[in-house]
Amino acid sequence: MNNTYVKESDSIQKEQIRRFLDSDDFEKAKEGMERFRKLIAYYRCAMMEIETKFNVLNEEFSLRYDRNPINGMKSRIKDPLSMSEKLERKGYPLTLTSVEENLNDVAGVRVICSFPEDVYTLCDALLKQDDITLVEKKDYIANPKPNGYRSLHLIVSVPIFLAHEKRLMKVEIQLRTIAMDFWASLEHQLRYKKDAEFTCEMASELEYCAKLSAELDMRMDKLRRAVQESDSA
Ligand code: 0O2
Repeated sequence: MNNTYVKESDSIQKEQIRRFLDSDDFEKAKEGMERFRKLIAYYRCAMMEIETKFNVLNEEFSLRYDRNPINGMKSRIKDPLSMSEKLERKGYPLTLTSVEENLNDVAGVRVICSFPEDVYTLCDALLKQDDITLVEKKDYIANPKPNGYRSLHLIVSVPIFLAHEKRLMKVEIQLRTIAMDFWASLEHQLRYKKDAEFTCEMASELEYCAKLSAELDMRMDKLRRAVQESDSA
């Protein structure tokens, strides 16, 4: 796409918005958009800080143990519609200050680990870092959700260093194994299928699949320990 086209369509859009608003409203909307974009940029920086910390841990771990504890990482910024839905659902005001104060998951990093033990090793190593503050921890591996969902959730606060200030930003971290991620991704796809009825039988089948995935994790972890022991013998 060429830039001239983007700039032209941008200015056409602005002109269209301007027609619907008097100049005061337009200035306010513009100012609001700029503040929103700035806030999202801060969340994106915080997300990058967390990703870097996990990449460093992965590198160090692979040097020390000759294997990678992290299989993959996915990051996302919550879309504005989901932000406003969550604020409304929880009865919070729809303002930018409210987003910062009341939403802990605007920036999210999902870390897919090889084995269950890696989830806790990485969590401990991250929380030991002196610039990380733990805000909340939910262990859905030790205590799975009733539908079978398993993951370790952390809300942490991390500093970002800007040209003239330091800001503390919150990031939601989900740590899970490949098996937990496989189950959660498919469950999400099935549950949110448009117009389909989700029956009790389907829910209990999903719960059974979650048990199978937990069993798989347990067996793979046992195998990992056996390989490790035979390697050091
Ligand atoms: P998205 O698109 O992933 O962001 P809280 O934030 O503490 O007020 P909440 O939102 O219930 O309350 O937090 P919780 O329980 O820690 O779960 C938040 C996120 O975990 C969800 O984000 C999902 O990503 C994931 N999650 C939680 N439960 C399930 C589940 O049963 N199945 C699947 N597949 N994922 C789950 P969002 O906001 O739903 O969406």
